[in-house]
Parts: sequence; C-alpha cells; structure tokens
Amino acid sequence: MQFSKFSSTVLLAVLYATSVKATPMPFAAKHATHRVREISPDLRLETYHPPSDYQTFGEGIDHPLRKRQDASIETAAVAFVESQLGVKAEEVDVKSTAETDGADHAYVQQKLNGIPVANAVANVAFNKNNQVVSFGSSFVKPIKAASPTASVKVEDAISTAEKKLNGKFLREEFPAPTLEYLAKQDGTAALTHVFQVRNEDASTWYEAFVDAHTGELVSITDFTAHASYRVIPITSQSPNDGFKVLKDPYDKAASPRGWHSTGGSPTSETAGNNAISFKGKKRNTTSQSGRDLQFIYEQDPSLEPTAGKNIDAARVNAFYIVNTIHDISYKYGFTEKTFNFQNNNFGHRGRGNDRVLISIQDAEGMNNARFATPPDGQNGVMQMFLFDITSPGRDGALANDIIAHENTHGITNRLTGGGTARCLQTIEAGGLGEGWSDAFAAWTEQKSTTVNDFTTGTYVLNNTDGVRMYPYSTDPKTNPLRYSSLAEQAEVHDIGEVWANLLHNVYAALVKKHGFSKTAHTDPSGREGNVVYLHLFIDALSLQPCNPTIPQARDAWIQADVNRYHGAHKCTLWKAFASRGLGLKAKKFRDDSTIPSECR
Ligand SMILES: *[C@@H]1O[C@H](CO)[C@@H](O)[C@H](O)[C@H]1NC(C)=O
Ligand SMILES: *[C@@H]1O[C@H](CO)[C@@H](O)[C@H](O)[C@H]1NC(C)=O
Ligand SMILES: [Ca+2]
Ligand SMILES: [Zn+2]
Repeated sequence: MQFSKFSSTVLLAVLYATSVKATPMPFAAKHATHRVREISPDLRLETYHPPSDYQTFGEGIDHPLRKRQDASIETAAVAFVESQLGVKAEEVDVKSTAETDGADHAYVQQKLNGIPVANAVANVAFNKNNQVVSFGSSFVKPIKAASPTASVKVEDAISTAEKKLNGKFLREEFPAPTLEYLAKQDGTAALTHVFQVRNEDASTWYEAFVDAHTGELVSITDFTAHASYRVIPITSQSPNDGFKVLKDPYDKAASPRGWHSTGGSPTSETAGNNAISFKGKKRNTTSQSGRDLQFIYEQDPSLEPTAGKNIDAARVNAFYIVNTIHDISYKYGFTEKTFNFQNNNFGHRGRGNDRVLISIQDAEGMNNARFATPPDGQNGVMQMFLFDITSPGRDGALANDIIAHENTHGITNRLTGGGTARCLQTIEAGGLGEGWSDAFAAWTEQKSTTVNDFTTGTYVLNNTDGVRMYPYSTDPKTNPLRYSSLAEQAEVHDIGEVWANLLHNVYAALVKKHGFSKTAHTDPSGREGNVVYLHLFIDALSLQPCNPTIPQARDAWIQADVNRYHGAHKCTLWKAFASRGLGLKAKKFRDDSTIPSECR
C-alpha cells in the first residue's frame, strides 16, 4: 500500500533539514517549518518545527487492532503509529485523546531514550466505525541524540531564560519544568529543560527550551498572539465617531490565551475562545490581512454593507466588541464559574463549549438584532441584521451600542438563576433585561465625570433621537420616566426604558459622589463611581430571584452593596432610586419617594 513510503518520507525530511545548513532555504520554503521571533532588540530567535506528513483516508482504513473489540483508542493509535512509522511501542506515548461528534482523536508523542521529543508528534483520527480516517506525523530520526542525563542544572537554565526573555518562571502557578528532547534543524536532538516564562506587564508568555548540556536558550513556544484590529473603540458608538487600529486590546486576566486561541495554537481568523464572528456559515470568518494577526479592513461608507471590505470590517468590529465585553464582564465577575461564554474554561468550573456565535449580516431579519441565550454549555447566538433605513444601508455590526445591548442579554440571562437561562421570562423580568442591556451599553461609552445623556440606535436610523422614547438622562425634562410609568407600559423595551433610566440616575449619583475611573474597563479594583456601579450591576444579577420584579432587582442592588462594600453606598442608591419613584414603599407601579430614615 502507499503507506510503506511513510517512514522514508520522515527520514527524507530529516536529511533535507540537515542539508539546509549549507544552502539557506529560500524564504518561502521556511514557512511550514520555521518562525523568526524578535524577542528583544538583542534577541532574535529562529525556531524549528519538523515538517508534518499528513494523509486523509476518506471512509477510513483498518488499523492493526481493528479486529480486537477490546482495543482502546490509545492502544489502537500506538499500533497504527508503529505500523506506519516503524517505531516501537516504547518509543511513543499517547499524550491525550479527544472525542468529537465525527471522530475520536489520539495525540501521540515520540520518545528517545524514554524522554519525550517536544516537537515530534503524531495524531491519529478514527471514525465511529473504528477505522483510521487521518494521520499526521512530525516524527524524526535524529542523526545524533544528546546524552539523556542533563549536565546543566534546571535552576541555571531558568535564570538564563528569565534574563533572555525578560520574564519570570512562576513556580506556584506554572507546571514543573520537564526534560525533553528537541529535534533541531541540523538533524540532531538536543536535550532541553522546558518551562514557562511570563511577563504580565509586557504581555509576553513563553515556553522556554534551554539546552541541558550547553545552557543555551535554543527555542521557545510563544503563547501570545499579537493582534491588531481596525475597529470602532468600545468607548465610541459608531463609524460616525471614527475607526482606530487597536493593538492587543485583550485583557490577559480574562482571556489568558488571547482572543484567537482555545488553548492550542492560535487561529488566524475572527474565531477564538470567547466568540466566532462569521457571515452565513460558521466557516465564513474573516482571516488576518497580514503577519501577526492583523485584522485591518477599511470600511467604505459609500458602499452597501455587503460590498467591498465592508463585510470584513463588520466581522472584525463585532468580534472585537464581543471579546471586549467578555473581558470587561469577566473582570467584574461573569466568569467560567458564573456560567459565561467560553469554549475552554482552562480548568475552572462551569461548562465550556459555549462561546458566542456572532452571525453578522444575518439573513433572517432586517432592521434589528437578536441574542439567544440557552443554558450554560450551549453557545450564545447573536444575530446582527442589516438596516435599510438609509441608502446605502447600514450594518448593526458597526453599531457598538447595539452589539453591547445584545451581548448583555447573554450576561443577564446566565447570571440570573444560575446558568439555566430560565429566569428572565416574565414581562417585567424581560423588561429589566432590556433595561440592563441599554444600561451596560451606556456604561461602556461614558468617558469622564461628566455624565452624558445616552441615546441608542442613532447610527442605524441616521437620526439623533435613536430608537427609544427618550434619551437616558438625569434631567426629568429630557426623560420624564418614573417607576409609575410602568403602569402604562406593556412591551419589554418600554419597561426596559424605565429601568435603564433608573440605573442611569444611579450611575450619575455614584459618579458624582465617588468620581470616575478611566481604567474601569480593565481594573475593577477602584472605588470610583463607575467601578462601583458595574460591580453592583453584575453582583445583583446573581443575587436576585428568578423572574425578578423591579423592586426586587433594586433590593438586590442594595444587598450587593452590603456584600461588597458593607453598605457604603446605601443612601446614594436609595436616593437615586427614590428620585424616580422607586423608594422604599414603591409597589405595584405606584411611585414612592421614601428613603431609609438614616439617609434623610
Ligand atoms: C461568505 O462571506 C462572503 C464575504 O466575505 C459573502 O460574500 C458570502 O456570501 C458568504 N457565504 C455564505 C455562505 O454566506
Ligand atoms: C443621514 O442624515 C443626514 C441629515 O440628517 C443626511 O445628510 C445624510 O445623507 C443621511 N445619510 C444617509 C446614509 O442616509
Ligand atoms: Ca459556559
Ligand atoms: Zn434587547
């Protein structure tokens, strides 16, 4: 069969690599096996990754143990690798297995002298009929392997790498250092100490390979993907405010592997651990426009949203906003443990495989947007539609307020009631949901101690009034809505306007009293009004009952303040709520302006 060629291909790959030393490869010939990384002005490292052979087998081929019903996926994979590559069972280890809908996967590591070879791996996939459907391998046959006993101490290797990579090996946090072979381009295998080195301030996180005989840093794995996006910054609302190119806008604590990795190697498209942004089919994402995850696409407002690069600009902007909201809400408590949207939960509790699916220019609707929140463990689905009120039309995916509004539905539905997504179903609770969504969008756009009135939907409608009855405002002449206005409101968005305006007044009161933090998006530790507000916003969602009423939602805010701040903001909160009719004795949509006696 054709696979008998396999082992010779591997050998050839090594020979080819050996010959490289004498004649440098042409630039493009290195794409599949090399990468140059500029670590610092005086460290430029070219890493080597042996080429992978890869074959796919359609309906599948047999592996040696197929007849044996009791063979596990691990033993079947080892037997298959032995038969294909002419290696012995003791020269391989199964590192991990994974089961997906279509196939079962085994990931295999080559060993030399009983020690793993870091960059020599194989992967075997079996269909549900227990036949092999694909096989990839970067196994090597080194011309010389270094002695398996290290002569350089691991402590010395660590200090070398910490110095060269300007970071730290975090003993408490990182896996213990390992000893691994590393296949080199010259056909030899070096013995290396392997461990992680990170510098949080500089946004770097590497895996270092230090030669255990020479003490030299010979290779690295870069866990961080640098990315740039041409987007409307989250503090702005729409293209009217201008696009900017943002570099690495992700938050390291909220998205430890950035926005383009679910844990393994980074993707080069608008897809990652928190979200995937696409048009039509999920596969239809935007790919990077250049090296180093560049997503730079210029929107042309004179063209329809579906023309030119406008689709890419929309996919990129929606991807950026949803990821930013993931990171902001994560810092304030919407994490894996509280049922957020992520594919990989990195070992934290809660269910994964539920990143947000962002369908832009979705064909199912016009002049609107939607967010569907199933329970924890199933993807949140955001559908952004086109608007045809202007000519050319406009794209909801370029209206940050609309994306933020939709995304917040996911946050509130997951946090209320513990991830079941069943607890904002009544009309009043649904109205609260609409209110939080506008209020969160408004929070992202506030820029200073001056609290601006907030309108939403102005870009897609091309008017200054937006889609709501009134702008959110502390001025009752601009926005007269009070708790009692609910008696006349029967529709969730109208109910939401009352709640969002109450929250707008709470926000303004907190900022007036405690000031504004310009770093609130990334630093939740301050005591400024906008930080306190978002903490109470998020905390209250987990505290409130299933299908809350508006007075119950208010009570949860007051309780959240006791829990987090020992009630430090109690009177500020009560006064703000009471100023719009939601005082102590407000009920059944009858206003009340009573505040607790200690606040008078
Ligand atoms: C995929 O995206 C392109 C634009 O990038 C669009 O023209 C095309 O219609 C999309 N395909 C599907 C199946 O939606
Ligand atoms: C938006 O409205 C302004 C005036 O209010 C008008 O000049 C402009 O042409 C409109 N833009 C579109 C795309 O319809
Ligand atoms: Ca989840
Ligand atoms: Zn909504």
